[in-house]
Amino acid sequence: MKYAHLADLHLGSWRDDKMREISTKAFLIAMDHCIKNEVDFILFAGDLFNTSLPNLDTLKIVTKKLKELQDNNIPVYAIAGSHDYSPTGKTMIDVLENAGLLINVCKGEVIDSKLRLKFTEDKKTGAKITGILGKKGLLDKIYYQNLELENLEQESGYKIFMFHTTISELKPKHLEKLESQPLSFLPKNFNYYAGGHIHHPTRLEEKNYGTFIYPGALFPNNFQELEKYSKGSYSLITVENEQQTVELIPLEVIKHQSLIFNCVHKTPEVVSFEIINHFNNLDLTNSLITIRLKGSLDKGKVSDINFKEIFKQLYSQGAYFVMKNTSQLSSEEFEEIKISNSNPENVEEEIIQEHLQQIKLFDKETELHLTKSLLNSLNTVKNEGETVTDFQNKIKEEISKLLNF
Ligand SMILES: [Mn+2]
Repeated sequence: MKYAHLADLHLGSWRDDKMREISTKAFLIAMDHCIKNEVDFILFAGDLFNTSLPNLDTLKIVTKKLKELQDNNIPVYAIAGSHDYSPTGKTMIDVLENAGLLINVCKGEVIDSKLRLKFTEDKKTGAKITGILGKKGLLDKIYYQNLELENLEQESGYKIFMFHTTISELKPKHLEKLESQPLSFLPKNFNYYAGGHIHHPTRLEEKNYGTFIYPGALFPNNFQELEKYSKGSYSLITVENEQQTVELIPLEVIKHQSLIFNCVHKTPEVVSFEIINHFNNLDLTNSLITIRLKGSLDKGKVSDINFKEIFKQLYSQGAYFVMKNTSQLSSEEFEEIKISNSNPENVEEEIIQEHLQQIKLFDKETELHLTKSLLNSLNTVKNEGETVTDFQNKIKEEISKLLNF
């Protein structure tokens, strides 16, 4: 048996069309690999789309490719992630399932306030798959806390558990501060734990459990990720004579070149000159370029750096897309307000934590939960074709649900 495990595809992310195109390309290439490798099935461990209502162009490409997989007799098993799940519980995953293009394996029922999950069995291989969807801000914790483990642990056969959450034991060093839950919430005795949510390839072999994998994002999802990883990845799992091998497959869709430039004791003119000089003799053809500026300028303002000229030069050398980041740059003359952590979810979390209990209406935990839920619900825009009344009603419905009106 051979199968692929992908997570955090975030299709439709990146504001810029050219970047969005690359991330879609990563998906198409990965699916072509899977077809060529004749995998028995594919797992999407959450965040297939970047938003719960992806745009039509993205949907068109994805559904077409899913249909191609189906024509090649390769089923897709998925769970919704924190990004492709709306506060009212609507997700495109269910739409795709209704169309017969994939199977949502997060299925079960609540019996005596315990969540009892069901397995979905893959016809060809007999693999038994189940899992829990992901929700923003660890709002999925409640599912794990009330999960019935016994039936899952006692089931026989080759078993896969899919999850989209931060597990403490699997947390990479740079995300240490991120809220997480212990591995012991998950059922023991599975052959493979297919994770998502943490965009950092991670592997853990845990006694009495099995192999835990975060394959990383399929394509970097923001400037920092691009700078750190250059490319995305997914996992390929082979099971032969009860022997399981897990390979991390890097997916290079485009060349990436990174420059981290220290501006200390330099003027804006010198910075511009030296950056252009750095790239001058490099082959930039069809490359993604990230430029990060650090330190404190000697004279002048950050806006005095001639980025227009720098970008023009790099594009004339054939670069595909150029990005800059000045969040760690300051000048003596002008101090910018900056937040060190630029992942918006973390910033949000830090700020909420800092300001808790200024009004003592609820206990700390309830307030944290409610604040995050409200932010999550209110963080929505009117969709294409949606009327103002429908939009308002949707928001009202979500908020009353949260506040228990
Ligand atoms: Mn994600």
